[in-house]
Amino acid sequence: DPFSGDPIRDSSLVVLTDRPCNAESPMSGLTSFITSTALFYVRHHFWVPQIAKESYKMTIDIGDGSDEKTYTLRDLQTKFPQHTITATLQCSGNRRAHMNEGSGRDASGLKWGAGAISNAEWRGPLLRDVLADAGFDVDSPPGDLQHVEFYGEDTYSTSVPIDKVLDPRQDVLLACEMNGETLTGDHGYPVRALVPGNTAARSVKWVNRISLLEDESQSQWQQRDYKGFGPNETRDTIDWDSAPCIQDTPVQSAITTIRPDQNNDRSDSMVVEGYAFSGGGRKIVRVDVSIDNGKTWTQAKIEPHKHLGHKTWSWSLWTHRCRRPPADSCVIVKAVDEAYNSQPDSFGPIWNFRGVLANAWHRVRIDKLF
Ligand code: MTE
Ligand code: MO
Repeated sequence: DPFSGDPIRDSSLVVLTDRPCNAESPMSGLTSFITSTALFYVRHHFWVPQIAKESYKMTIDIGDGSDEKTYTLRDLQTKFPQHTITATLQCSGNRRAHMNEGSGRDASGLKWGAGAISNAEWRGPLLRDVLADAGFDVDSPPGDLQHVEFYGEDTYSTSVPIDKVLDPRQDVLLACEMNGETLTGDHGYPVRALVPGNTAARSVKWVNRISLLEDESQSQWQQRDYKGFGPNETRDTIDWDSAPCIQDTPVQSAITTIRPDQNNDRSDSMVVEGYAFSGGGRKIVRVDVSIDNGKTWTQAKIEPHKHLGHKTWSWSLWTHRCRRPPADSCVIVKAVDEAYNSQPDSFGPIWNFRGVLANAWHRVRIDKLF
């Protein structure tokens, strides 16, 4: 049984499937800026590989036919400057259940609610520095190598554009630590690629090989699973090559709690809380909330977090205090990022058969959460 080595997990994770483990972060993981490692969502395609620290080797192939270089965990942690960033990982399928519900059409894939997203502090060397050490000319790279492919011990693999990796301000790390500790098995021990601002599918766990390539990865996780198509397209009609794979991701927000306001004497006051996040390091500049089904709007208070890194790689949590509306009212949230991108109001026009990038306004009837 290959799953017998899987770790024991926190019982408050919201488990969608057990083998492989796919579990959402519970409310308590979504309401603090840093999600504790135990409550960070888990998304596996296979079992958790058992890797001994002593035998672990990271192989780097810089794609010019020269000898491959290998690094131990200790090499990665001691030979290079260590960088710390805060970064949110969001699964491409986050809120797929909302998309299914809102459009009345079932997309394929796990029925994630709003919990396939979490935020952590990550630490490790810049991948750029490791590539330079392996002999790659990071300042004037040869033009033919355009992609960096990551291979995980579990056979999962995918690639990202080389420009993302070579720009030191993009903060692409080989993360050896999460929230100040060695990575756990579920989150990639001993080393995971951390590609902040990109969909989480590119942050390969248990990474043991990195190759520079002319073309994108040929894996199914590059060529199939994480692509967005039009609402009319189906598995039977699709030309897979017609869409690029998801890297950068659009603006997203969700409501996580609606509760009585303990700090207010009025019995009819309430607090609405949630998260807002955008890809590409674009910060959240506004969060609009409505408590009357979208007739009127106000701005929620965005919490002043300490984001680490060259860009805003982490979500922003927001709070809105207000009078409690009638029980059948809908609370709605939508966010705006620094490029003034905003979310679509409904799921019908963005439905896609893979059920990815589900970022329409989040609507919750207050009696559902209160
Ligand atoms: N890396 C490996 N090696 N195997 C995987 O199954 N899943 C990817 C990505 N990296 C995956 C992987 C996907 S789809 C997501 S959403 C994130 O890891 C989830 O990261 P987490 O489990 O640390 O939350
Ligand atoms: Mo994912």
